[in-house]
Amino acid sequence: MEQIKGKIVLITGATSGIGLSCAKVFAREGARLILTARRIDILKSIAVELKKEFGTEAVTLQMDVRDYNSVKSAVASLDSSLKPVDILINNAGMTRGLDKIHEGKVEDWEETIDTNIKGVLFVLREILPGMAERQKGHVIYIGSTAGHDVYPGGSVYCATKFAVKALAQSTRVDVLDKFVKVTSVDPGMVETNFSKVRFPEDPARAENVYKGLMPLTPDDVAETVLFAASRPWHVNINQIIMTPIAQASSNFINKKTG
Ligand code: NDP
Ligand code: 8X3
Repeated sequence: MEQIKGKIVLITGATSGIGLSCAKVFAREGARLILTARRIDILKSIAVELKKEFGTEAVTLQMDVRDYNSVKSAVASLDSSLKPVDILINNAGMTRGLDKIHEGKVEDWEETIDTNIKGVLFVLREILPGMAERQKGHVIYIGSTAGHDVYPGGSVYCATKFAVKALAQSTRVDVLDKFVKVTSVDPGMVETNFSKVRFPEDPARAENVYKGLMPLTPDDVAETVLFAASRPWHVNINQIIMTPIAQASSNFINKKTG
């Protein structure tokens, strides 16, 4: 197994959900963390908690992944000892609404595309060259079952996750001769703030998404990310599609498991 202890791990979207669980799991394993998101106060209190619980140092960086300058200056501000990132967890993502494509709101499309495609690329652009130069590193994308099957009202979100799948495959091809590992962890339904962000005006609708079934927890996903990150040097986990037992795919859900 590859040791996680002492590795430099940069996580996007570490204030909540899957990113926050990754922060905890990698802190437990003794990684040196760089936690990023827009809500810097939350990141700072998470860093304090992680120090208390695991004795782990975590540096916090405010960044809006939609803004290339924000990403660039945040990464540039890192102390030189933290610049050689070993593992990038390219996780920050979101969507809004569940409108049919002919009724979709352009501003929702822009926010979703800017965050999930351009944001993922902007962070990658700042971190991957160093990995390629050092011939060492691991990029872990958080994709989705939405990148494998479309579902009604999911059009643009699904398109962004299909794009993430393509970017993961492309990254693997382009850094094949650089000994950089590339993984995509693609979960189905995970109970996080994702649905609250999707339906900000309708908390009951957000809650209803997970009613009647036992969804994945963000910790389930984080432990899977850790599994991929801790394989021996010669092993690359390309893709993991994971769902709760209640879900066969985006469109087949057993709502009698809650
Ligand atoms: P959460 O809403 O709980 O967390 C999203 C995280 O992304 C937050 O930390 C948020 O931080 C960050 N984020 C959002 N927009 C930006 C931005 N513009 N710049 C920087 N950070 C941003 O959702 P999840 O944990 O569920 O989502 C994480 C990833 O998992 C996403 O890519 C999502 O698509 C994917 N996913 C989720 C599934 C689910 O069912 N929940 C299933 C499959 C995949 P802040 O607001 O502080 O900036
Ligand atoms: C998020 C899960 O099912 O809402 O990627 O698309 S789903």
